[in-house]
Amino acid sequence: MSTIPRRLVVAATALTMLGTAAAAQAAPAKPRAAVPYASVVPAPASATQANSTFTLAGGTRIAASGQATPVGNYLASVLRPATGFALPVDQSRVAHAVDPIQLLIAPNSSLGDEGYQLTVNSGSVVLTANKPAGLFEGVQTLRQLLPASIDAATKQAGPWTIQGGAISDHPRFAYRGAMLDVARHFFGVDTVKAYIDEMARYKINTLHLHLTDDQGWRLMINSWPKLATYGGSTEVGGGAGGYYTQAQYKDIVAYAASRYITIIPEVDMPGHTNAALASYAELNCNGVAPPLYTGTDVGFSSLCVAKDITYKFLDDVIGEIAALTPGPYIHIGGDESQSTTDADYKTFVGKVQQIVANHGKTAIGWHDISKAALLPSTIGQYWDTTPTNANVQAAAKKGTHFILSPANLAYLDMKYTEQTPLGQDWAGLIEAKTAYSWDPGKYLTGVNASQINGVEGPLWTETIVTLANIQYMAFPRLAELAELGWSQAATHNWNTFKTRLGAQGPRWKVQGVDFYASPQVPWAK
Ligand code: TNX
Repeated sequence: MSTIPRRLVVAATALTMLGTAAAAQAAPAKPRAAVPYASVVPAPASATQANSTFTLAGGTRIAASGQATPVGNYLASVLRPATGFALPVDQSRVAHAVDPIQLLIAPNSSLGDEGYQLTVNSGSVVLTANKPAGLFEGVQTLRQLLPASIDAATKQAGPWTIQGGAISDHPRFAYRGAMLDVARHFFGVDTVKAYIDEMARYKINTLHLHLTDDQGWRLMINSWPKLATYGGSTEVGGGAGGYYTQAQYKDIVAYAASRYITIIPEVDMPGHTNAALASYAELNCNGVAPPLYTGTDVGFSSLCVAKDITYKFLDDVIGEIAALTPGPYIHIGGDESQSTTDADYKTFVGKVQQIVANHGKTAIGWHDISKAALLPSTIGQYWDTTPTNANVQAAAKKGTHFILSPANLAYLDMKYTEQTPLGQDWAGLIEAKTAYSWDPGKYLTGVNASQINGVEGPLWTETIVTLANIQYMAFPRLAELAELGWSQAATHNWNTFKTRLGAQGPRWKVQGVDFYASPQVPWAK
């Protein structure tokens, strides 16, 4: 919990065009009010607005040396298109004191790995953090303090004014994730990168890729190549499917890392494995490969728990994926294994956790795995629709940690209303208000808040085909979940939140993000 008192002081300050050179030179643009600190999503732990303003100018330099340099370069790259300014990144100085924008790494134990402090006055914007990840999260706040037109791809009219003040911020939960199912429908590298850029704006720090399922295997495994070339050759509805080469997967991992996002690869097993079983007959208990599958049923496939080759296969697959993945986790799925007996399931989960550990990684599994004996480090991901589950409570008593994705609150593939053209409704309808109306720290019966690592919004893609489809289901709900994951519980208040959320609408429009304009939200014009 926060030790920083929440002081959100919102002064109703009109824009004062303070006498910076840029403001003086700017064409007589009609004055617009600077963005209030109270409109930032997720809400900062503490924000105090002052009466001054800072205005970006053509020659504004960004000081960012050493570890801060990549974040400085990133900041410049996101501000250049709309401003048309050069925004040179100054890596040369130690003190940086003369540069108007300063990104500084400085020890401050209250900020943790991702916290930051932002101080804006008429002459400077100073961002400090313990770690580059904190600077990156601070940059996302800074972007939201500029007018929505800052996100345009081409040069726009200024002035680029930021309200003065001070923000001190850090996350409530360390794990704030999104999941994309690239198995039911395949999405290319560019689509994944676009989604990464959108989630980074809301301080999401994990992207879980659901790489395998009955309908497709989406990553080349050199030791078992038919998984991708044959098992990846179709998708729901019978389209061409596809897979990532190992170079493409590495490219996604590196791109995510440049946004301080960790990739978590999932190989779903022992169920949800038809694509693998179709690719290699020897993985089937009866030695016969089933046909590829392009429907949307679940629960009909299982790896053969009794065969030795199953574990040789998993050791090869997990070994290759572990070598490609710098993050600490590999997700082993484990959901809906209705074609695996209970005894086999427990045996299987025991063995696969050990294989993951042998390759130096920590296993995450859907909470179904909590009926098996878990290694102390294994993490469960809760997806059920009620908060009480005996196996989960028993595992929690032994120390298991959980990530929360209750399907009726956090699933991004659930329809908003009965009229939503995409998605499913088996877990319920999730309108904007519903998505915000729960507290992850108090949700799971019998599990301490200290055992909740955070939240994740899964987007299953049986009905999702394009980037626009992804965006429409993710926004606004992923931004809402991001706030539940980042912001202190004391900030949770739908009535104030919905106005802040409404302020994101014009930003998504400028970014070309197709979002659901929920009638529950007062969208800013
Ligand atoms: C359940 S919840 C699944 C997925 C489906 C999803 C559709 C869970 C861990 N598994 O296989 O895609 O429902 O909403």
